[in-house]
Amino acid sequence: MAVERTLSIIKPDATRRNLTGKINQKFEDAGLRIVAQKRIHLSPAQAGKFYEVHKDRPFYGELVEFMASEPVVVQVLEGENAIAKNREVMGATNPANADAGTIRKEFALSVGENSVHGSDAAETAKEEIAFFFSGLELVG
Ligand code: YYY
Ligand code: MG
Repeated sequence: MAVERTLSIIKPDATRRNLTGKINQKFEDAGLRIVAQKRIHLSPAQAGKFYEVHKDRPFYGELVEFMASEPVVVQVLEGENAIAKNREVMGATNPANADAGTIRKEFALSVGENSVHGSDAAETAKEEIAFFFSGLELVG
């Protein structure tokens, strides 16, 4: 296993309910280190670009509207096997299918308002980190 970095987003349903600290605790308890973090409010155009891979899916419009509705916290998590480990800590996309103890099981409101985003592979992690952060902002 190698030390990896992955892009995480604490979504508007979670920032609105003041869950940033509780979610970060889950990452840190799993051995993931927060090496960059900032609170931003995405425009619809920025949210649409970030989720462009889903542009032909039926939920795309709602997803973009939701992600631009209120502030998010974007962050880079670092650790051994960080991409897969973060996906484990997040839980399944639909909270109804998420394992006990995962972020989505504990906090998500629905499949759409599911509290967190996490990169799904090495290549997307690299692209997603570069979408939000410059090299100077990554403080290992
Ligand atoms: O990577 P992950 O967030 O677990 O799921 P994706 O399949 O990449 O979908 C991205 C995002 O889209 C998901 O977190 C919520 C939303 N979404 C939805 O609203 N309805 C679906 N049936 C599938 C995904
Ligand atoms: Mg995804």
